[in-house]
Amino acid sequence: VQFNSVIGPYKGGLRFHPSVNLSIIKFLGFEQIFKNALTGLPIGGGKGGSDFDPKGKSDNEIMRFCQSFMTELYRHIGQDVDVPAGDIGVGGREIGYLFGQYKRIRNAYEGGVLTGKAVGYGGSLARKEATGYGLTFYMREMLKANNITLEGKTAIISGSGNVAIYACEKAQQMGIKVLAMSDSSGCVFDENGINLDVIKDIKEVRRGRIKEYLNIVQSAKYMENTGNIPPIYSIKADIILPCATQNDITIESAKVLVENGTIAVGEGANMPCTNEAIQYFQEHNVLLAPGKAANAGGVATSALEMSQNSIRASWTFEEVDKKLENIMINIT
Ligand code: NDP
Ligand code: 2IT
Repeated sequence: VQFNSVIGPYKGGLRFHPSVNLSIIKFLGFEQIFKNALTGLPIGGGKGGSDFDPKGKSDNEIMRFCQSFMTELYRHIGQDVDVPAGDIGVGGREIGYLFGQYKRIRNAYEGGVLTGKAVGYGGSLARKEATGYGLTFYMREMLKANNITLEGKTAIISGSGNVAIYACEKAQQMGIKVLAMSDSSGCVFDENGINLDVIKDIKEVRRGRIKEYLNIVQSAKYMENTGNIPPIYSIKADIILPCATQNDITIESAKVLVENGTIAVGEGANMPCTNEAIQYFQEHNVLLAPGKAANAGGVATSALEMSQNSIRASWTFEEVDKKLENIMINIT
């Protein structure tokens, strides 16, 4: 869906998930217009994807799907036309396969046609971390404006994908204790604070299920998803960072969170809180960082990747991270 290119090329992620349909891609593309404008960078709004289910597929199967997908997509995109990146089910591996096929078809190196590339062929340092880090910067600024500090607070983070993992990393660096993380099957609750190295090994290296956390940290608890309140939202914490998918926090979960004394909710995912849940939080003075603003760090850093591709330069991790932090401060 190419939604708006008034201030720059269409820009947004590609999602591979069995739930994908045109309606979902349209809502994501619509959000992307405003989010991208908020970054202050010259990027329009678009989104794409497929109902292809990458779960359980081999690397070769993923590669063949990405190549076929690009064999059609290439005619619609370009570094000044439409610049896709990752979203659910599309990470560095998929972007690599997509970029390779684009380059093969075009017979040219056009680095800025996709973002989220590996650093070795035009990717930006800190892009992988950017959405989660940006979310945490935004949360820090929002709390600071309300005279609340992050240090010593507890948090729960739904999801354990790209956004969730790097939100957890930055939150822990800022002195927050992350008590629980989840995937679509259930959540792990670790009273001692989540061991992120274990989560990264399960999710980034082995592409396994979060339940496997218990094989390493026997003292943690695993709670399977059943009923209409995901068990992660029954855990008491100061800060809630939904980083999985849309409509994750319904009014039923919102009521439990308010009862548990939640201070703030930061939307790492796109539209993770339903409208009823948002209204309930507002009525009960829970601070809410809306996704359009709070998760804009990912696409902002994608735009920084495009800039580096244009000037054929590669900025250091610290340079990109600092620019990201300033962008998030400006958005807040
Ligand atoms: P990933 O594919 O890396 O991770 C997604 C995570 O969410 C997984 O833990 C997954 O669990 C869980 N999840 C996905 N679908 C569902 C579902 N239907 N029910 C419950 N859990 C689910 O994706 P990202 O981390 O990249 O994206 C997460 C969210 O953040 C999305 O809303 C995305 O649009 C948004 N976002 C992403 C950005 C980015 O740069 N990547 C930028 C801004 C927003 P399981 O493995 O079991 O499916
Ligand atoms: O929802 C989003 O902002 C993303 N998936 C990131 C899009 C991008 O172009 O980096």
